Amino acid sequence: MKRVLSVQDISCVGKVSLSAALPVISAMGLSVSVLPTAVLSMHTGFSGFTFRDLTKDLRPIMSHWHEHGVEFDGIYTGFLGSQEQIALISELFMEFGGSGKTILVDPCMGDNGEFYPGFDSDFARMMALLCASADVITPNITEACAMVGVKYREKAEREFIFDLLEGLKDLGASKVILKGINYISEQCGVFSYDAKDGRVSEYFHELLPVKYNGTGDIFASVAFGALMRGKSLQTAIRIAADFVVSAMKETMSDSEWRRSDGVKFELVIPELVRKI
Ligand code: PXL
Repeated sequence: MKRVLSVQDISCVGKVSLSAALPVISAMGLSVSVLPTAVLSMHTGFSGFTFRDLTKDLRPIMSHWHEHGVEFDGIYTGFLGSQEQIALISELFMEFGGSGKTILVDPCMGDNGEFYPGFDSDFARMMALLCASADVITPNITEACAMVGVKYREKAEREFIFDLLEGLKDLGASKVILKGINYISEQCGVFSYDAKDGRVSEYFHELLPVKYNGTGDIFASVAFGALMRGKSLQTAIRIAADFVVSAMKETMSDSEWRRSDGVKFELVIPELVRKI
């Protein structure tokens, strides 16, 4: 069984980041260790959240792992709590990454044209540098625009998407997955670029008339899990996008469920397991 590491915050309530990554990646048959970057009472979509930054704990945790010869086959990073953490995560990649290991950076910073509370364009520039050390990156349009340094467009046309992909390619990761593409009505697209063959691929799926927090984290978790289980980039994208759609459909039938509660992915995990 492969061992992987997930590096992101733990939001005590609201199914985002580690609360989504742990169950989903475990169900995909991988042994998951965690490196929490911050502890929040609830994710930043809830007003008044508490936030404990764990930057100072990262180095001691990594040193302890060295003492015990800990190794990982893959590393997946999401929400990072401070700019200083980005430098430490680059060190983590050098110390625990290396040849034959897969590093996925989900540059979790914002959505719908806005940064999440606590992030800004300086942070985006640092995150863009971290992407150079990754094998795979999975930004949405907002995060891609922030890292490439172009203005966000609500309706991002096909030509704009190709320009954005070019900019993302130049950040240095060998595989780029750009999610949340919306220029075809009632469809949502994921574009990808693979330096292995230099090709751009597209996958469009149904666009649902709702939004929930945490869907980007679930997408990245499943895509990472599928890649770690040996699936191709295109298959990993299809499995991840279809899983998010199924989980959203499951959630939509509950009228009392709020957007910030996240999606009921637990109920569709059996479907995911069958595809792995
Ligand atoms: O879903 C991304 C995410 C992760 N972690 C925290 C967040 C968010 C988005 O709001 O607030 C703490």
